[in-house]
Amino acid sequence: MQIDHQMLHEILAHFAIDGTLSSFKFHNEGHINTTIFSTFEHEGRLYRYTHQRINTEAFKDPVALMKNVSAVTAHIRGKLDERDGDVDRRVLTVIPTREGEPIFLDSQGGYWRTYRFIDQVRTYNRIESEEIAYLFGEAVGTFQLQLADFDGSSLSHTIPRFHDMRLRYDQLAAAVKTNHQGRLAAVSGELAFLEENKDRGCIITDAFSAGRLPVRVTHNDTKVNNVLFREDGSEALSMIDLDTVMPGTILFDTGDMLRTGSNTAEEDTLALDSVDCALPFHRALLSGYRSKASFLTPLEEELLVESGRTITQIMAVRFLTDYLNGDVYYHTERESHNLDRSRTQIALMKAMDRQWGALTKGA
Ligand code: ADP
Ligand code: GN1
Ligand code: MG
Repeated sequence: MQIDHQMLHEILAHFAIDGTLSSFKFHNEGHINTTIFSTFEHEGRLYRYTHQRINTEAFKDPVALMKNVSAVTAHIRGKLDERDGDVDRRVLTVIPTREGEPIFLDSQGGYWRTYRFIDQVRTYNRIESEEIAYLFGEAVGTFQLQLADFDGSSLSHTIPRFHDMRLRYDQLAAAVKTNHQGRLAAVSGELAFLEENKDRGCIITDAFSAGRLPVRVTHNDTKVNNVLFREDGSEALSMIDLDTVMPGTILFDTGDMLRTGSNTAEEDTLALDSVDCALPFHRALLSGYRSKASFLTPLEEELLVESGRTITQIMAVRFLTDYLNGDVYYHTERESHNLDRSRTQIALMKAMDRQWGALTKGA
């Protein structure tokens, strides 16, 4: 759907924002929501906001989702110390509608939310140094710590069984069976690899289902571009993209941290030879994480390195499923985009396997 200035102006008029919309631009980094940055002018000053149309294919109940986000951001805000400064940059601020709701439903069925834009920050699609890897690890640990005393039973499951490997394999099997895009023939190598790895990939899902891992409030989408860093890279300020904050195991957060923080290439690279798991980054991620996550049980500890491989595998399965389904879930920019992403994940799993001894030694 095309969104023009007039339309956006009408939608944004429903939010409690002073002044007039002077400019906006689309930001195409995430795979799920439509994100727009705006500038409003009010009494001679400029104010920036982030607006998102929530993807209702992914999130079936956006109202419940925003209830989660409002509660989680309020809780985190309560944990921040004014003396550290930058409170408004260390947690997302929901700008409500003029009626005081955290979400607005437009006349075409689109669900919108607005956050204060966090200024002078940057994101990374790939880690560039051990220092940044350490800060990323700290950010994931800090986030979990901030929510350690949050009552998870009050949260809606915005995507049920989100990281359930068995469900993801069932969805892949269904896509293989339907093959309605006729893409199956091109992916036999990927399917064979994923089939061989199925049992191992289910270790964490099965341990969690069996109650052997504690239920904690977790982020569930800790990929590196969901962390806002100071522009100069000196600190990770906040974890954003809170749509999937739900009760779960912390291992899926550490997993996505290791997947996206240790890969020497971007998630959708075509140069599979450039995909590697950087041992120094992997170590720095885990040390940064452990410096904050003081609460791990022995089994959580034991599965930390495995979690990176597991989440990489889940993503390989999910991207391949979407490729076979005709790219209905993730935003894509080219025909093979989901296949390329899946291949990168498989290459990363293989890279981890080549170095498994080193990754686990002293980890
Ligand atoms: P998606 O679910 O599509 O990934 P995100 O919530 O992660 O959407 O937002 C996409 C990108 O927009 C982020 O990676 C980040 O670069 C930027 N972004 C989102 N919210 C803010 C904010 N409040 N301030 C600054 N940048 C933001
Ligand atoms: C999606 O929303 P975004 O782009 O941060 C996806 C994650 C995947 C990620 C892969 C709700 O994250 O689960 O890990 O793409 N989010 C959802 O890049 O499905
Ligand atoms: Mg995101």
